[in-house]
Amino acid sequence: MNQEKFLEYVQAENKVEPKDVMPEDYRKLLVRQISQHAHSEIVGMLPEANWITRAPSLRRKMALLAKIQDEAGHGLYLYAATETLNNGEIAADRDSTYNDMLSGKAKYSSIFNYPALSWADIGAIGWLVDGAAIMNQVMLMGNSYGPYSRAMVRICKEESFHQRQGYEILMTLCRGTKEQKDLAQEALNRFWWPALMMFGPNDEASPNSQKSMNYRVKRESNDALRQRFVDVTVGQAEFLGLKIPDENLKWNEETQHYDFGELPWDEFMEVLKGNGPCNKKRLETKRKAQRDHAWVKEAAMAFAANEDKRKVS
Ligand code: FAQ
Repeated sequence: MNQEKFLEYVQAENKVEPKDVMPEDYRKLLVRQISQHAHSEIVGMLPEANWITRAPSLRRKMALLAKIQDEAGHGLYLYAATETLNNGEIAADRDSTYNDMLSGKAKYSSIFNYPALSWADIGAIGWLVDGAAIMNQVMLMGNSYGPYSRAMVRICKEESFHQRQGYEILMTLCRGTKEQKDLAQEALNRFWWPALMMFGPNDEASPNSQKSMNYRVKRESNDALRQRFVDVTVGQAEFLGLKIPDENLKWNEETQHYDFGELPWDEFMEVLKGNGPCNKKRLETKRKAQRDHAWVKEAAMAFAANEDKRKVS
């Protein structure tokens, strides 16, 4: 594989497809990122699922159920996109990548290691977590790997509904009683910094960014996307009448962007090491689900084997 030619090819905005020849480090980078993205969607269902039975109305319950089902679908598209990269040398089949997540070897987004403590947190997850996810994923629609970029187009459409349902929950709370508005403010206080951490470490501390940008997987840097998210979100918080919990947040006339405070990077590193508020609980929930539901998979495989036998005979 001629590395230079490949770089020229992707940098000229051409798409790479599963059967194309590609450098091994490009394949590895994609397997790492797409599978981790899939794990995030699947683990990301847990904080919200905790509120399905406690949604305040039937309408809210239906919207939340639909959102969580969408996330399962996103996880499945993304595992399917990852599997197209399986070549025998780099394991990208679903069992391998999923087991890497269950064993703690592969990451999923730090944000899903925080609990959803109140109904307002469900609003904050939609507004801020889906909002941050979209900011990152709109860029990923233009990534160089065909199956990933096509999956992103559909996922982004659904994420924008998720973002709006979250914002609408908070709008309702903010127009309600003082207690309801306080709940919304507390949710913003809890989720603001963890949402900013979703974009990853600062550019100078991001080991994968350069290669990823060269290969046109990432199209913009962690800091550039984080800045855009802050710029867009400040006005939305003002509209709700909520205060972003950052004393250093200030409009900068010169840069035409908001300046904001330093993120709590120690906390980010602890969450990545498995020491966040819910890391252990999240992994244990997924491990238990795999143990408890193994029989479903075994039954489906036994049925498929029987069907094959029947067709042959
Ligand atoms: N959490 O060198 P970089 C969603 C890791 S989907 C955990 O900057 P990179 C939908 C990173 O993996 C949210 N780990 O890495 C939804 C790397 O470790 P590794 C997920 C993080 O890849 C909403 C190391 O740190 N979205 O929310 C985080 O160039 C609501 C060094 O970092 C995606 O996955 C983090 N926040 O940039 C679902 C989008 N940040 O792998 C349910 C696709 C960094 O070398 C409810 N991914 N790390 O061991 C990406 O765009 C990139 O992978 C980044 C990180 C931007 C996340």
